[in-house]
Amino acid sequence: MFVEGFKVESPNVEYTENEIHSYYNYETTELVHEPRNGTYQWIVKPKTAKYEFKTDTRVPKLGVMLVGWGGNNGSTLTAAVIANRVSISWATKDKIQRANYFGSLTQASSIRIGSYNGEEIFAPFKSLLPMVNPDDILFGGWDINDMNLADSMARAKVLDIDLQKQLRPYMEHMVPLPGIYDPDFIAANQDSRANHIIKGTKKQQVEQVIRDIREFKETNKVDKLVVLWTGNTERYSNVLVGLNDTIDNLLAALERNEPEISPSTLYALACVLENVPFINGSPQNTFVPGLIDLAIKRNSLIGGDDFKSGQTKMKSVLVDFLVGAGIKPTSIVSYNHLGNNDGMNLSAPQTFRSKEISKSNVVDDMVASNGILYEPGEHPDHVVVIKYVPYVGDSKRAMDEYTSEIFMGGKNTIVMHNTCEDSLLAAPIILDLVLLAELSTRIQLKAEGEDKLHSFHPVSAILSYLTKAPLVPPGTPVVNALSKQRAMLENILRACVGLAPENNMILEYK
Ligand code: NAI
Ligand code: DG6
Repeated sequence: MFVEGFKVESPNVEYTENEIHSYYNYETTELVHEPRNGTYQWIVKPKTAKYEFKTDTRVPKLGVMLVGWGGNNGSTLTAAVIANRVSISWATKDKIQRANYFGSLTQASSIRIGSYNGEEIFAPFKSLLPMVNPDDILFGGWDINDMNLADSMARAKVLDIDLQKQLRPYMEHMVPLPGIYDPDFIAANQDSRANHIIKGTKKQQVEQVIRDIREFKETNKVDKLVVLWTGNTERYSNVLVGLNDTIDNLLAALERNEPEISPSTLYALACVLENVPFINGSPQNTFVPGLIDLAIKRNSLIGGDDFKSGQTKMKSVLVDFLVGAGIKPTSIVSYNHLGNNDGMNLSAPQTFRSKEISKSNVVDDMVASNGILYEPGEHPDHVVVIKYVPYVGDSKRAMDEYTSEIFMGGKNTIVMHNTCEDSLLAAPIILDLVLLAELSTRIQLKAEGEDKLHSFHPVSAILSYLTKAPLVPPGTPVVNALSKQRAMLENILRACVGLAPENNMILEYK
């Protein structure tokens, strides 16, 4: 059964006018590796840590500025939110279609809250804590191309034409702000698109982005802002001692107008200096060490990298299933071809390399979790191929072959073929990223022994479910397995309202 909402009544949860306080027992373990009976042994000690969570329940008026607003993702997301806001329906060859938020974890998925009279009861994921309604988001942003959003939507060729016609009047007046362009960081084939550029030195460009942010906030009277990069994939920037390895070196490099500071790093720097959350939806190393340190120092949220939308999402489910079932994947080969501007940009070796890196590291944690299947250091062969095929446009074709060793020397090969509009996968993920980033800034926590409540670590690991290469605080394990990422996020939000983690034990019926 599905219910629209619920309220937790517990002696450990207090609701005030603007806050939810939850006092929470975190059941965990402490590991010790020590000598026992003449040998070293791992000892696992169950441990209960007491936590306190405080959530500000006041939902702000949220602004979202997209870097690459006029791209396929940016225009598709903007169009979809407007379509939902004004309840547009349109004719397809199959039926009358209504706007929806399918594909969004926060808007279209559910959680189990318990069972009642022998039936499992589910509620919307978004009913866990008060979240911004995506219909209310105000969009803006930058693009190195000056096309208005209605024309960008047409250029993207993603949405049905009847829908586009209805949306056009809402989007014609939306024009991105000029963007920071550096041809050294994206493919040369993007040159003809770059007609809308912030001029000046890198420092002046950062200053302009800061002015843009302030003006957007002021004009739109938003309480909070999140900035998200959905611009072209850049090449990796070199991480060098004296250039970007520390805060001081990065800021000094900015003063010197060092060519090796990428545009994405400049936007991110502007956001960190303004204490505006910044999320990177592409694979490049925007977050160089000096920038990460600055974000930590200023307690300014950063998250990334690279939306986990299709092929990689399947991979982080399938390999988790195989390894979890005691089956040994030995070769994973992923091809895809697409014909949108992203595909064209990725046809250059340097930008492809960024994508290859983020797509390739996604099974590491699952492989490392099973020492019965894999020797230390052993890894499946893993190859990633991307080709640009203009005819298919945004409709990406992804083909994967997984070969595994099974029982008694047998081999098992699974082949998958997926066809889907890339931007229709990415747009709801962008929505979740900004909604969850905003929500996470309203949550504070405190472990027993800490003297005061504090926000989550500014390197936002709770966004991991949505990214291919999760950015985590230094020294934190990286989790790629999709079910674990979802459980982490859901269970943290449950903790905020005093609910135990979903353990699926259903002991009541055993
Ligand atoms: P797109 O090429 O249609 O859009 C990118 C936009 O960014 C373009 O309009 C371009 O003019 C603009 N741009 C480039 N550099 C800029 C800069 N420095 N400042 C401001 N604007 C800039 O690409 P699409 O399909 O929207 O994808 C965007 C990014 O998202 C790509 O990096 C892609 O790899 C990444 N991504 C997409 C996924 C998907 O499923 N669609 C999944 C994972 C990542
Ligand atoms: C070609 O791979 C284009 C890319 O931008 C992908 O569409 C994007 O990285 C999505 O990747 P995945 O593996 O999550 O489907």
